[in-house]
Amino acid sequence: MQKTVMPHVIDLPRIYDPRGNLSFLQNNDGIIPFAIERVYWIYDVPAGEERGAHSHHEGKELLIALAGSFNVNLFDGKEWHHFILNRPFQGLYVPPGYWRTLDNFSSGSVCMVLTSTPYDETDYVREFEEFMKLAENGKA
Ligand code: T46
Repeated sequence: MQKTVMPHVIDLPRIYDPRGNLSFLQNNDGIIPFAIERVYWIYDVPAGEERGAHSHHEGKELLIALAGSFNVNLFDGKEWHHFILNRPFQGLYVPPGYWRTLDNFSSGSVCMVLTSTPYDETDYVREFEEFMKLAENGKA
């Protein structure tokens, strides 16, 4: 089954200022395609480490490289979609149902993630075989 909304990069508000630039997000701004329920961030990732390796049943996410850069690899069960995040004024929207891995973190990088759901381990699919079964049945 074709997913209705694909992962895509969203440009965020950007206030230029000689003192330094500023970006922001808020609910109901018409920019993020979900209400923000939770925020977490990943940092101090040692060189060569990988994060992720799971999908979500329901959770929608917006990933932002607040500092540095990293790669986000998304698999829909058939095709991989690859993104490099390195701009604090852009976010990658990841709909549910995509197996994701994050790698190639630069030194000092910070990945902030806004999500549509509270933390709930039952929303995770952490076994790739299970993900593939769901994807093959159009239920990933
Ligand atoms: C995702 C990628 C991009 C919590 O207790 N609360 C939280 O909000 C989160 C996100 C995690 N945790 C606990 C669960 C694990 O015991 O923190 C531990 C590490 O989580 P995990 O192995 O899932 O971390 P990542 O970096 O592999 O995945 C995270 C998110 O979990 C996931 O939703 O999409 O970042």
